[in-house]
Amino acid sequence: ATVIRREDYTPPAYWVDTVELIFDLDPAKTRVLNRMRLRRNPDVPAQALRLDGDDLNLARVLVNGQGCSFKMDGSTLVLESLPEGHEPFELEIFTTCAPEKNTQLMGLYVSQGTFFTQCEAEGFRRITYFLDRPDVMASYTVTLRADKARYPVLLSNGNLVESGDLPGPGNEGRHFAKWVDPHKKPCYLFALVAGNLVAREQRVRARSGQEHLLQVYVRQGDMDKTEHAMNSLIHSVIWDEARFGLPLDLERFMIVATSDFNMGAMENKGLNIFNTKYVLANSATATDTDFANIESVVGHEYFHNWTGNRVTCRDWFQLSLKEGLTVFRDQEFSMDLCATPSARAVKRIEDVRVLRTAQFPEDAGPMAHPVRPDSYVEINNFYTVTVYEKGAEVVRMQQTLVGREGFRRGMDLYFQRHDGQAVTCDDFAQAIADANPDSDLARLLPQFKRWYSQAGTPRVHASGHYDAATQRYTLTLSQSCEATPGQAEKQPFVIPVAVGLLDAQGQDLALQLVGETVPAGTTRLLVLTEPQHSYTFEGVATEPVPSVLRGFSAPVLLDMAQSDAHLLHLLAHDSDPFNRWEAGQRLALRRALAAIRAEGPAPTAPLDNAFLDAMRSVLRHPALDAAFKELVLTLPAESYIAEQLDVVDPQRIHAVRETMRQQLANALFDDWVWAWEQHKDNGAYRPEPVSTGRRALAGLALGMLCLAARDSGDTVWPGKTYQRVKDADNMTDRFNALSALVVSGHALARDALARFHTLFKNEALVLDKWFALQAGAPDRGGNVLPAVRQLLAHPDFHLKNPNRARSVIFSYCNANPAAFHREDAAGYVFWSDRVLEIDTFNPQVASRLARALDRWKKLAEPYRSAAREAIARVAAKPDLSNDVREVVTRSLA
Ligand code: DPP
Ligand code: ZN
Repeated sequence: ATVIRREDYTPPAYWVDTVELIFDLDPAKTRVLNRMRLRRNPDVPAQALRLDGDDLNLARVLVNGQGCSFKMDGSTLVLESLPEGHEPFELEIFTTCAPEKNTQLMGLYVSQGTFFTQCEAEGFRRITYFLDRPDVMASYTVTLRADKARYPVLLSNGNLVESGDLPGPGNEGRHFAKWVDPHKKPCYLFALVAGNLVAREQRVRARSGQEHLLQVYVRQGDMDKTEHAMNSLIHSVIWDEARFGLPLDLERFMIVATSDFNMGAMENKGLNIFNTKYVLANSATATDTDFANIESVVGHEYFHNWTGNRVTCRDWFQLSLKEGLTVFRDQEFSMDLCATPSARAVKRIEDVRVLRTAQFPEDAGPMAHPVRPDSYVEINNFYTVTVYEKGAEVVRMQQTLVGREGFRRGMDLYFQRHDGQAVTCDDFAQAIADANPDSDLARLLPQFKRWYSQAGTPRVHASGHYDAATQRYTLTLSQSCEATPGQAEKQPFVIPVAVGLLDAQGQDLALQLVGETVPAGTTRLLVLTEPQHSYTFEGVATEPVPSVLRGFSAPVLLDMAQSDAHLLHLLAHDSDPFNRWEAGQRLALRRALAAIRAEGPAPTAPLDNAFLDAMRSVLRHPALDAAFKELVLTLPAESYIAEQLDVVDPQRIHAVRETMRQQLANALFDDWVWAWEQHKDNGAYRPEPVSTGRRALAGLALGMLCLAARDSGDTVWPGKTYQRVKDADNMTDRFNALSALVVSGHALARDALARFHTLFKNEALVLDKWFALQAGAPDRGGNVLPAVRQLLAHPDFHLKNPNRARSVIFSYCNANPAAFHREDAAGYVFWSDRVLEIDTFNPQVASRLARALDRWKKLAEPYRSAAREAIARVAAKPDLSNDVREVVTRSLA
């Protein structure tokens, strides 16, 4: 496999100005006529035209209407004798492909009788020969022809200009539709859909007065699950105009749902294609989390219309240019839809939790790469939490450094400069800085851009010193960053650290740095650029409690020796909700790590009264929101705990965390009863933050009550929980109750699962949850793996459907560490079998699964050696896909 390097980028040798595609759609053999106008790029030396292709049958090549010679270099079509000079010429290519045999779900494929496409990153070459790279932007005209009865709906990008029945013999029962996209686009944004679908429609009027048609296409029978996606789309249109002045630039904007999709969704111009998981929802089938995810994914794909489509990436190394920025935008969108600061903070905490539990491990493991990678073998492997979530943090830091208005100015300049272009991450940061010439970002830009070029999570060490005599408090910050593959030494980053100081009553102090004449605010942004720097505040009357990295102002690991007393003070009082939550997490983490590291068997009571009392105070607090309480009362995840350790024993981590949960359940029993009673009734279901938070807290309480019941032998609470599974009026409450029984391992779980299956056997997305819950259940004496094997044999299990495969296999291998890491290595053998099996038909899904053992080097024995062996077993297969090959090679390096 070839390594592709960023430094080797060269502009394309040819430009494609227009593309006319004519499809005769047939599942077994689809015929594709591709007529392009090309011209040589005058800026590069004359050379042959090399067109990418993959899995195509080539029938004919014409240049300006004449047959012409060509050759194949592997799967690349090479044309050497093209017209000289820089005049445009016409190239016509006729190919066929077999959509029904396309199990990779890249290119043109069939899902439940409907045609779909997925072209990002390099799927267009599976539809026709092309310059399949994002910096080649063309105007598209697309004609779809198909059987009218089977494929009544024919969609592509842009505007429908013509449609009707096809005339002539041989065309009986066939019809066509012709679409013209008014915007130039790279081919990865091409899309078509053909099938028997229905649409929810809504007309909206933009500020300019222009009318737009919004459509959400689904299968018949799913219409009652489209309201939320449509509402989310309408909110997205309004928000992007209001916050960034970015209007919808199309007459028609379509979303289409498919149940077979490798990713979440795809921002094809004017024709977004979505995994059903991120479209379909009603209160009976979807949880609050589903509703929230739909809102952010609908927003995300819509926002790509500007950040991604109008301005796209020069090459795939720049992926975070669109993804980091668009994740940032969807995060801001969801926050702006929140009515209260507390709800905003909850969203921020949830986003940081994803970053720390998924991206930090990636950045410390064999697949660590910069936000803008330097090389790849398979670009599909770089749609990562680093490119997306860390990329979003890098954009967020730019906003933090220039302020919210300054960031808006920067975005305006970015579009003024680059609308219609394919650009780089450098271009983006430059625009934000240039629009804010007096900012720290402008002053520090070259150093700031190390966030794009250096991998690894920086570690910030903070220590405070109070001098009573001078009434000064000095905070010393230092930074370091561990080596990552290919990057032994790191240069210092620009790290914005938001800091506050609390007095003994828990009030924020007004902060005045030495040299300033008056205090300025209670949260100060310290911008650390050196390896170490000290900041001295004056006029500090008594020793303060520092609150460092408020709002998680930078994606770093913060080391700070904080006493329990300080952390308890922050948990009780910090005005910054993020750090208030973080104080509770640190208290819990400290106790977990002590118990894990203790000699001998794991302690039976890792939690002390001070901690339990603090948790009780939060739970019973009269002013805090339920959503925030639920976050505080949830212990750090096993994967997050594992990252704090040099040597990881997954069984020990699990045992300790389970003991802590049990203790929390027992010690706060009366409080959980109170929490349940207070939060269980919420009136008619609405997916908004307040009742969502209340359902989450009620669900946590119920889980705790079932755990406590397991210890005490009580049957009342499991009975009530079972009742809730039966009569809850929404999926959130129903599923929380089902989880409570399954997680506590109660005997009623079996019955509840069976009942749940019967109720929802025709709801694919609900069945995914049913599978995932069982594959992710706490392990009791090694019972999960046999259960997983049974689930694979279940008549409703379909390995080729990515959602279903993920619901069982990923829930087990990636999200259930104690069940997966078995002393007998059976979990790893299962994993390697599945990676190899899935790789034969869907390399992208296989490659994600292959990453379940990313952190094997940290494992204690016997896990470490067994994991290595399992990876080596995968690597030993000679005909692996590039996708899986790249992951296992890096893992073993
Ligand atoms: N570009 C898609 C997204 O992240 C993924 N292919 O929205
Ligand atoms: Zn995206």
